[in-house]
Amino acid sequence: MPNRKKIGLIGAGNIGGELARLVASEELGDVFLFDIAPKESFAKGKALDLEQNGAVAGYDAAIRGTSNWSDLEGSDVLIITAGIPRKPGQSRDDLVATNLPIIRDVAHSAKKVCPNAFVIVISNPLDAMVYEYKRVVGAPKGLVVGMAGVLDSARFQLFLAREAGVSVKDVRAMVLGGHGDDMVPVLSMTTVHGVPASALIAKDKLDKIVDRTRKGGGEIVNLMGTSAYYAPATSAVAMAKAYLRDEKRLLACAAYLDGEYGYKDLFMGVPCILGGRGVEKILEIPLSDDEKAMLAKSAKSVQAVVDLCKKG
Ligand code: A3D
Repeated sequence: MPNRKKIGLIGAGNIGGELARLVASEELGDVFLFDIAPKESFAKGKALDLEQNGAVAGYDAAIRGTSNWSDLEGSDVLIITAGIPRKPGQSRDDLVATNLPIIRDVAHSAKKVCPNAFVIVISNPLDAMVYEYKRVVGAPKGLVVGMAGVLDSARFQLFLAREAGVSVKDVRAMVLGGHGDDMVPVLSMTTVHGVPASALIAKDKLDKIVDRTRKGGGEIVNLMGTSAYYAPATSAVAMAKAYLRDEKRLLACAAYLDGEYGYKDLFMGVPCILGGRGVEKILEIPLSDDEKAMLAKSAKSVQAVVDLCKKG
């Protein structure tokens, strides 16, 4: 395969491993699975296991574990999961003290070796970490996004499908705003193959689904003792694929807002067209007054964490 793309996965933990498996199995490019020096041999072991997996599963991609940033030189895409995940009882914002220095460290290194990569941040608290990454690297706004909306929308779609008794494949829904407990599931645009969800599901049930979606990450943390990783990895790979294959997908991503929806200098989940130029467009869809109010509340929460990071 000539001109293979180079995909750097920063963090070789639970999401990093699943990302490597998906990127390799879709043959999106060769993979560098990076972790800190004490975990280099773990990263190398995981990479080797996944490379051997390809011999059975029928994919062929080089997968290398490393703790050396020079291996990431010229990466086309970086997906960043460096940092700690939540434990039961913790909020995403509780992770700031640990994850802020980590994202800064990652951003300083990435700036040196692959300043032009398309970057997808997953580390929490998501909207503040992606803001900090862009601030340090100074990358063009279209080349840095946060993954949250695709995952939150997937959770929302699943709960709606199960309640309505329809296939999850037919549910279209989008969750906007910050990746926190006041995220905004956009009911006014939620349909089952064009049929408004409100025509199929009673209001009290819809309210419960919205609430469960907002706490969807915490539900899994309480069950597993750590964060979800299969659906987060699949969500980020959908975004990476949209970029690498210039798919022009309409996906909810944490994108840099420069006046859109009335917000400036903030990352938050909004509908984006993702293609070969990264975030090619932010769509300003009509929202109900309630949804606008929820978005304002969510933006305020995101801004509070960003302000905390600016002081740190
Ligand atoms: P985990 O399995 O602990 O892996 C994280 C890895 O990051 C570990 O192997 C660490 O050694 C590594 N790491 C720490 N510091 C650095 C550094 N400076 N450079 C490179 N690697 C480093 O966690 P995980 O994979 O389950 O989760 C990773 C992050 O994603 C956490 O912050 C989670 O909260 C977050 N997360 C976000 C979502 C969203 O939807 C946004 C969903 C799930 C998890």
